[in-house]
Amino acid sequence: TDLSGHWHYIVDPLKTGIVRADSTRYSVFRDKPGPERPVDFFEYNFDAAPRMSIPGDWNGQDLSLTWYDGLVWFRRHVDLDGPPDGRLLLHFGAVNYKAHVYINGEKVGEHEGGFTPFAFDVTDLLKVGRNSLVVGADSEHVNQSVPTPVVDWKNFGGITRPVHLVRVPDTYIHDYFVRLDSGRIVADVSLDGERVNGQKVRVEIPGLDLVLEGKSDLSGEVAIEAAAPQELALWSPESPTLYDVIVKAGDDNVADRIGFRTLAVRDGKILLNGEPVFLRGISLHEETLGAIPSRAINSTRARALLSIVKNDLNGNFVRLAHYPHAETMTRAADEMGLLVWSEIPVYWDIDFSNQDTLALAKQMQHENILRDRNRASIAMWSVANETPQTDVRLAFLKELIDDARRLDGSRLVTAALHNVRSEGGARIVDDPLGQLIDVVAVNTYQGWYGGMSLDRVPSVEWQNPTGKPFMFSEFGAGALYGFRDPEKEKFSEDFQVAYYEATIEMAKKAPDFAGASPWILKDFLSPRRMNWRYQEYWNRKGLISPEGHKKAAFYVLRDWYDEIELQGAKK
Ligand code: GCB
Repeated sequence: TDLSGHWHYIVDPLKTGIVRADSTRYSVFRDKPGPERPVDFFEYNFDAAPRMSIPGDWNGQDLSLTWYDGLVWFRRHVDLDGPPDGRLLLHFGAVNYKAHVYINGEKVGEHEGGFTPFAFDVTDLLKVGRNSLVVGADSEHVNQSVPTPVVDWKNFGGITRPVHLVRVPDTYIHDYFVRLDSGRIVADVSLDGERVNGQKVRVEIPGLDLVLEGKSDLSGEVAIEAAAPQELALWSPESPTLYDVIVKAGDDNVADRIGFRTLAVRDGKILLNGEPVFLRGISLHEETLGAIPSRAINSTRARALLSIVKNDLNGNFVRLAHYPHAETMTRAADEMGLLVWSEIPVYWDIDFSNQDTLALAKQMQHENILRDRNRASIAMWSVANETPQTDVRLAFLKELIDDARRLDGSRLVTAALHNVRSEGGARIVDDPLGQLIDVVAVNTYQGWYGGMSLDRVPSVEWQNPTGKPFMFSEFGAGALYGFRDPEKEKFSEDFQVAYYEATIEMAKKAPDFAGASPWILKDFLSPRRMNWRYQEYWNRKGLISPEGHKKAAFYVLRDWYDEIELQGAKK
């Protein structure tokens, strides 16, 4: 059951409902219909409170909350017709940043992390008839959070992704991972619930006439495989073939659509299905088109953004920065044929020496990989963006890299680096993190940040001692759509054009250059971008304006991507 809709909300800037959770009068989550006793407060009355659309962020829906960073309580009713047959799971796509969940005044649980899914078994908490579901969403970050409060994007708060009540049998399919590995179709299935041991598990792929069968072990797990049939059509951006896959165990069955392909790196190249691929990409934030954008992406909004990349820009790759984007986005990438860089918000200077912060980052990565490892589009897991070159950070990221490989050996691992050494005019990427990852990706802004003039940029030489595939995970320059200037002042479209031309020249000479995801498709909101003439709280490095108008540099990048595609076709 999709619990989308209009939920009542109460803003709680002092977090009274948390710090006074023991007080009957202050505990807003108890959702009392109104003051029951003369001493009760009138304040916390959801029925009298306004409503907003869920999934959604509050920033764009209630203009008094445009820059609000704190706690908001949401309530909706959940009606049960009769006692459940099996288990009831309450599933959240994402709540930014912390979620406090209550049913009928009882605490169900908490979750930290603004971009990944989580679920609670609520079978024993829901009663037949009307139930109160209250969710406190707290968007505040601290220095130990992932990320910290200091980021270059707008911290949209709220229940930003769908909420579902999921009915499953007493023993149910908890997870499945179906993929192509060394010429075989391999499926790992895990069960949860009452009787996980000894269940017959079937994975059917009707389009390939393939059935895999096995029995779950004591811990409810089974690994089954078979040779990939000859007629298997591999997934690629040019031909994004997906197959219906049905997983069955006991009384449960789950249907998905899954593509099969291989990824590897060899001799400084990224290989897709054994062939070198150049990533013609662009970076994206999770923000909709429009003057008042939203964090809440649905399939129409995802397709609106991705079709600009796929069709207008002639791209085959998106970097979904700087955190896991909605599942509907990666599913759309699967269907439309775009390779994906998927990232967790280990961004800039998080608290690398803190074990709790490490545990949190691991949990986010785990939730992200388990959600999306069946998506053929995902090419790389990125563990971090622009982190300082210190030992404590390296140890932290090594744990994340090892985890990513353990959870999913079928993809590449990367990180966006920015520590670059200059030597005699050359830029040397010798951050030790480069040794631990599969693709060495660098964010570079020469000609925009720093003192280098644009005419020197094309001659900059890069050295990548790792010999691994090398790419620019970011480059970009700000431009206000419609500001044209023959003098090429910064923030003019003309400067952005010249910047792209210069950087592309530089990229063409870089060794083992395997792709780029310039910063960024669309202008995006950021509280750090307060220049009143050009920015007005927008980071203007987009190749399109907030409303989707293409800036002149869009076509410079498109022409490069056309050229690369044509060269590839000639080979
Ligand atoms: C970066 C960051 C990105 C910023 C961008 C900028 O290097 O990775 O999050 O938004 O630069 O615009 O400065």
